[in-house]
Amino acid sequence: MDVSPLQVRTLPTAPYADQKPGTSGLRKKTYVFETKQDYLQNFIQSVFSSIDLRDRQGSTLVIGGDGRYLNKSAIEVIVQMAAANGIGRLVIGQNGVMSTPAVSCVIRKIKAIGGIILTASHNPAGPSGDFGIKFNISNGGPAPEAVTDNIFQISKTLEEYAICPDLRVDLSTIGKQSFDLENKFKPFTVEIVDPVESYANMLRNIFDFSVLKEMLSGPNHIKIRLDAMHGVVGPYVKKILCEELGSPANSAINCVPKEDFGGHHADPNLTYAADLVETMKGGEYDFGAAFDGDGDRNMILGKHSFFVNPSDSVAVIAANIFSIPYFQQTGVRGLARSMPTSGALDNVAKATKIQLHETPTGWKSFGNLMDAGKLSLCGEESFGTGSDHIREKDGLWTVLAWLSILATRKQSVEEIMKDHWQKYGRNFFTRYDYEEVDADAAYKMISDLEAVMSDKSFIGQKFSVGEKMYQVQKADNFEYSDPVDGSVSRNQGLRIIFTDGSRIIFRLSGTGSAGATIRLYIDSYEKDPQKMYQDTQDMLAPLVDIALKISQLHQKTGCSGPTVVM
Ligand code: VG1
Ligand code: CO
Repeated sequence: MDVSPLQVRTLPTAPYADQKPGTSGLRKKTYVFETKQDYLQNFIQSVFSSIDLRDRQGSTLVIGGDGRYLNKSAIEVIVQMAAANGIGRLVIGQNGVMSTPAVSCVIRKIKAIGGIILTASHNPAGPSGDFGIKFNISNGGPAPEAVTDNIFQISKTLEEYAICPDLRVDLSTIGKQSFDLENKFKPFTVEIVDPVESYANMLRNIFDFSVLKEMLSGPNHIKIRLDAMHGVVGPYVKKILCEELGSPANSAINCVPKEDFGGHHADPNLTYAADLVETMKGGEYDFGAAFDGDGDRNMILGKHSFFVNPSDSVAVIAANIFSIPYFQQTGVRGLARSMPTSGALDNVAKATKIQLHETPTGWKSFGNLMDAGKLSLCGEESFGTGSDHIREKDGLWTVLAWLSILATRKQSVEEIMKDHWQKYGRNFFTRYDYEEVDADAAYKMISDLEAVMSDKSFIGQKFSVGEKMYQVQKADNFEYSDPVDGSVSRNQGLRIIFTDGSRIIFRLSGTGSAGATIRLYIDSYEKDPQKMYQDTQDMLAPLVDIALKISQLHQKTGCSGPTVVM
């Protein structure tokens, strides 16, 4: 790494009431919260205050972001606050940019106490878009509920925050900067690092780069198309796929991170990655993928835009897991999916006799299982796949996992997917999102539905649509007991399970930014080879009808239909 000379910056001293006279260095001040404008300061102070002062001292924190509007200026404030709050050292991606999976990787590698990521993930960016902050803990994963609850409690009573307002950090130059602080014996250091380096190095140890290079740039190379959607993944795609694995420059598009993601919605699905879907339809490319703003989500496409459902994606990786050298070393300790994710992974777990865990939505529970050595590979229906190489889902890792499978099997994406269905059966899956619903109406609809479902007479009820008949076998509000720390998470989603294993699930989103978002998930298993290639929406239409009928969703919320169907 190119390390520039150590810069020591000392500012003149001014005595402060709360500081001993005679010390020199950057001043720490405390400010009283005045308006809602101090959202960032409140959030960050609450995070710091939640960490015991003794743990903060001398500790290292990693900082990244997806490059969206306010990313950089927010980091400048965070640096000033970290110094005033006793953090010893910050490791920051150059220009304040580092993807969520890369932050997870770096936290683990340098044994940091945690990390802060400036991102609102897959939500729109820009002056009128969303802004967000993720806080990860020392295992590299999202903070668990006990930690976030504590931060939230602190935020409600916090009256002031500490900051070194005169500290000026240079986010653009790779290397170490050191700052003398008043009343501190040790300087506060900031290390600006190449955001790709450690992450790329990790991938080199997981995959066989020579095999991938041969497939992407050898004599019989395949053609790929990767859309970074002007989010954070661009530099990673360029460095790893193009420079290192030899994929031609035109195989990577929208690779310059932009403050507004180029006006697009960096959410990798068939709706928002429509440009990629259109291009892939032509048949020029064999493999395509898109990523979200912070690089943890992915969408996989085959030739002619053959769509790989994310629930299937993790199942295919599980079924072909030894195409990835990393797992040849570690073995497979367990598989996991979030509750609403289709049962495709369960079929592989059953066939291979590997333990399967069903967890609440989000990546937190996966992290605990991984730390305890109970989980190697996991995924969510929301375009997230990952493994225990880090503690976040990982978009680019998933692409390399798929490319490794293509290289081993020497088949197309579509052939691999169809073979998989023939062998394990197919879980048809869809998700309906109702966004920006009136929050009160949404909560009421969910609680009314829960009341209907808890009536004893609901179990055994039969619902028919056309020739299809479904009988309720089980109905509950999903609850998860963490086998590692014993914590219990309640209210994780209403699920109605029918006698044939089909499932209807309702839950409220935790990441929407306006009103409430209701998610309806439908999962139905089919093993009849004749029906395997039918259209998903046709196959699931009867269950959608039943879901809407039981919940009265449209009547109760005033919605006439979903805003997004996946
Ligand atoms: C959504 C997804 C969930 C995912 C979460 C974070 O949450 O459904 O599966 O883990 O976003 O994704 P919700 O509560 O809105 O359904 V990301 O890319 O912000 O880390
Ligand atoms: Co994301």
